Amino acid sequence: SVGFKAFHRHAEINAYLDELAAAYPSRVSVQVAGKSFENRDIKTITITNGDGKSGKNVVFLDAGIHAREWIAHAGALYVIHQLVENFAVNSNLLKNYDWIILPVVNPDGYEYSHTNTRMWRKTRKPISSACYGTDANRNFDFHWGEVGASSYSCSDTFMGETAFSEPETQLIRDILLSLNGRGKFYLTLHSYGNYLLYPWGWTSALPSSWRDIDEVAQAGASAIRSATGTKYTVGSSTNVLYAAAGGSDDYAFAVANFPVSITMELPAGGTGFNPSTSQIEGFVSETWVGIKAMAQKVAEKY
Ligand code: 0X9
Ligand code: ZN
Repeated sequence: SVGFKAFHRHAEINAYLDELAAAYPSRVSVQVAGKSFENRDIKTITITNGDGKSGKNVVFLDAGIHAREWIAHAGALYVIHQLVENFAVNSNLLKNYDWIILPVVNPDGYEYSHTNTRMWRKTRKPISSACYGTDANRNFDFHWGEVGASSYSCSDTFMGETAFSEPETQLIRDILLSLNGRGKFYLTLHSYGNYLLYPWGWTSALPSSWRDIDEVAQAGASAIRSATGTKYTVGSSTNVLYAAAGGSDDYAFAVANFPVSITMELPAGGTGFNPSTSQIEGFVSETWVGIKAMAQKVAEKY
């Protein structure tokens, strides 16, 4: 098993997924969704209630689009732990929905943030001799590069040479599109700042269905507020944070037709991207309270 008293490396996380698939074969399967630029296996775990019904709606959750946001990866692991190892308590969440979780979107960057540069954000594919990496959350092909993204390869928000230039973003795209409308809730974990953000990220206008997404996000924020007192800000990315096009959330919503698409920015704990290890468990269990409430609301509505 995996604990929540340390940040785990990519290899440990992949081993944990395989361990769960071996221990719970009727409810859990692990897929190698693809390879990172540096050839690491990027795995997804599919979690069901084992009733054998296919074609259910899907919650798709990813984490670690940005390398340095370590609490996000931990948050995804906690969700996996709850749905699989605490199934008896959480089985209602798997009644009409399957969950597909991709806990480390950007393993090359994640490992680099452990071994070299703690504040690394991007992927690791070299662009020029001096500069490496693309901001995966500027690389999706929806209003790509229009705002809040840089065409300078050394920038931390480099949009990539083309949309979907990175194997890591191609792989998310392929999964989202393959769900063919079964995907109802796209949730992507980032840090930090305590935000529940929804489309649009590329314009201050709101999508016509914004009230539906807002209702889901508000359910998450109030559940967390009641549980721990922690406050989350809810709103559209552009209106409550900043405009930035090419994000995975806008793509999931607009192109892959997820009716609910949310970016969750976990807490900082006063230490930004680097919470102390003693803060991990509190943060991720609180995050889970919000995710449960949002998933329940989605299941009521869709
Ligand atoms: O800038 C980002 O990619 C996200 N914030 S972070 O500090 N984790 O880097 C916010 C993304 C919100 N969504 C869009 N702008 N589409
Ligand atoms: Zn981020």
